[in-house]
Amino acid sequence: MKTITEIRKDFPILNMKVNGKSLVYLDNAASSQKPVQALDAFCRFCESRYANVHRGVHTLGEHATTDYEAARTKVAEFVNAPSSKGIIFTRGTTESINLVAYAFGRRFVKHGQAILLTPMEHHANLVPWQLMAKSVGAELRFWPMKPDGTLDMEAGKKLLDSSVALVAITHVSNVLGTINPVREIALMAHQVGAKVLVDGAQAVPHMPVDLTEIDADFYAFSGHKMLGPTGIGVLWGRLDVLEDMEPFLTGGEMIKEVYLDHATWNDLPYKFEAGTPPISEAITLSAAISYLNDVGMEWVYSHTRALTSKAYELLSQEPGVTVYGPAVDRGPVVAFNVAGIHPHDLAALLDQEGVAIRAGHHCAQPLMRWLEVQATARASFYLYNTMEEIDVMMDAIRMAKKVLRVA
Ligand code: C6P
Repeated sequence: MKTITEIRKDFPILNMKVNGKSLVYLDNAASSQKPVQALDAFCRFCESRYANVHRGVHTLGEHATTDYEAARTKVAEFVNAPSSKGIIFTRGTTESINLVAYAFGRRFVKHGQAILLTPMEHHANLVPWQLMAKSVGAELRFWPMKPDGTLDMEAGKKLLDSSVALVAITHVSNVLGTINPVREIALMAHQVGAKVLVDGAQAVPHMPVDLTEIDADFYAFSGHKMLGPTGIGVLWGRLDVLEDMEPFLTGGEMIKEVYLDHATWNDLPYKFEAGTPPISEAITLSAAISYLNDVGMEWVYSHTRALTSKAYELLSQEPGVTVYGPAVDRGPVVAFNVAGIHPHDLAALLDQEGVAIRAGHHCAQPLMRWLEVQATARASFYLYNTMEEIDVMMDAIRMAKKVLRVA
């Protein structure tokens, strides 16, 4: 088991100085940093095994195909997917959800049916459904939330009837940190015949996720938030549901036979991987997953939980600070506001102290309206963050209050 000091050594960027101060990187929900093990895997693959996949019969083509398919198996095992054939590589969570909205939604959601969402969804799990609902004449419904930012399960149950075709819900909110009971929701949705999509962008990087246990129909996540590169994401889908869907993007790779006037589709998962896939990205993601496996997802979860609890507690006690989301059982993000300081000004002042946080609407504008704010600041944690870094952030917040003469 690595110590936190050893873990930090694996992330060279953490040694950087920003504005003359040691970097304190607390913007992990936006994108995580990468360990040397993942960067080395990328270089090794590009230097000695690189070629396109599933095409050439030459040696490098075979090596690349073997590595790419091994990455798929690695991803499937990491989230305990029932079958690696249901693992589709995409460019990210956003593309994964768009794939489902087009290829499933436009075909199977009918006029007059409903899509059940929550007000805490990231725009990536809202805007695709708005367009899809408009195109087929479906209704959007929203699962009510309690004042603490958790779902009101009783109120939601009343909206979940046989007219609901799909429930699309985030596993962990990127603003509130709320962890939604997705297994329970999938069970309830299936009882009324609805399909379920879970946005796992903020869950898979931070906690052990078991897709077999959750038993949704679709589950989406991104590589860059879990120590992997940008440009790769995952959509897992149930095989029978994916089989019934038409392709999303079309072109090379996703076909079986092409005639001048029509074409037939490749087997799963290739039916949904048109064109050259993100090959080196998949191999780098696989190395990132090996890193997470070595550290252990249980450890990652408990470490970031401890950091989050400390940040939540200190921020809640700080005069003038409002913290959003549930006090306990939350994911590793803490959104907050300091009275009298715009979050963008706060983020800029913290940056002067080397502390990187995010400020803005976090691609969740409806949630900002629900919270009755324009924007928030947000600190988000990962396996390489330390308790001391939270103290540095708190000192920087106090400094910002002093500079702006806020009590
Ligand atoms: N949230 C954040 O700072 P992409 O961009 O496709 O990798 O992920 C989109 C996405 C979808 N769902 C949730 C819950 C997310 O948090 C995100 C990305 C980043 O909170 C960027 S806005």
